[in-house]
Amino acid sequence: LTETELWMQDRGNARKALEQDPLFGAYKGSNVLMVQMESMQTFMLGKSIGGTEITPNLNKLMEESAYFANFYHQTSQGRTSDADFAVNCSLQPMKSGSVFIQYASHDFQCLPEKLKDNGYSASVFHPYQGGFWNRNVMYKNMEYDQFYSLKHYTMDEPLGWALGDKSFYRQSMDVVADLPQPFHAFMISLTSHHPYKLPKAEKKLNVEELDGTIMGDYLQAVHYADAALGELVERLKAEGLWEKTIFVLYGDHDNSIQDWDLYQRFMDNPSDPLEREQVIKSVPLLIHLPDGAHAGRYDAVGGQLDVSPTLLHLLGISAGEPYWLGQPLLTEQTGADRLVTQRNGSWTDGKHYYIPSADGLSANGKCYAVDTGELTDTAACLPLTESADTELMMSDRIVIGDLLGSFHNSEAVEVIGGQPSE
Ligand code: GP9
Repeated sequence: LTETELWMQDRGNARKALEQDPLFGAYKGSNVLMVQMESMQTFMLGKSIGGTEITPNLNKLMEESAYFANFYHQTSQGRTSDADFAVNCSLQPMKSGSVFIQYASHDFQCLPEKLKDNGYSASVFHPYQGGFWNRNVMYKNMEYDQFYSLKHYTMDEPLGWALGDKSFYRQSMDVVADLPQPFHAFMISLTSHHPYKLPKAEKKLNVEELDGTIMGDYLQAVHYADAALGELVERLKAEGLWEKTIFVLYGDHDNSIQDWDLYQRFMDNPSDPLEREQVIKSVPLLIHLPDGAHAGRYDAVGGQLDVSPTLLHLLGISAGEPYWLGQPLLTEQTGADRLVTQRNGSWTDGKHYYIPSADGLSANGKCYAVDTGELTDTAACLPLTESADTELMMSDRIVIGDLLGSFHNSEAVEVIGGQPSE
């Protein structure tokens, strides 16, 4: 076995060890409906502006679901496509560019393929041109049965970049209601996309002094996206699917707003570097189970790479093979210590948060204690900095070197330092 395969096997073995957990297979055979919400961050959840809740539907759903309060996106330059790849294929995105564009022909074993191997239908829905982020090609590789792109929708609610989320969910649900069960349906929302411009009639919040700013526009777009989400949940209930479906919702990435004065409305001290990093990287993850069990706040750290392992765990499908990096988040039995690695080399284990320096030298990075926000001894953080760097290197070897298909082939080619070598 190659060094990479052995390292990946350890990850697989950690998942396999959790197959004794009571939650492994507790929701076997359930449908899966997963929503990736555009630019949906954590910082404004539960908050009000001008006397109105910004995300009333998400807030309600957070109470009824397993809500992961310390969940991070792991995207890089590939933005929405990176979130999709990290969540569905449980590997790290590229440092620059997008796996969807650069490596769409490589072998990955992503969530739709794993679910189809276990009797599921698998469909993906996104109301934009199918070629954007090379989705037409990548989704075939990911083995979806069908990709519903802009051309499949009636443009009856033009909003933002294309079709408004309300119509998008409504038309997508017309398809989902007729899908063979169990189904895996993946919906990627769009209306809350930068630059967040909505017509006056759709701006329902009084954003007070943020009116006319990009932050005010962002909150209006989030409020609309939240209302659309509420309609989606109601429709699932009306179709009798809510009690048969694991409903997963997560934010894809940050909103690209880095004017910290605009955040002051929501946070006491946005000048603190750790808090800024956490604001940019924190996105929500909610998992609503068919029987509504296991609702509540979960504080253990997690990242997008952990979503698919979590789903297979609940469905009782083994993810012991060495093709993924993530670990199940929703377990009764305690798993391996968690480390969320960001593409830029920053990491957190829940206790510490490491932010690399511009020169990339580990000794020059800054390591913070999460509970106090104080700087800690960088040297004490070095072992985990090395673990994070190893994870990024192993993932790059697999993605760039197209190693997954060859793991059981003795002539496997490894990529060392980003370059293929025999
Ligand atoms: C459009 C949308 C773009 O299809 O996914 O998202 P982005 O990566 O620009 O956030």
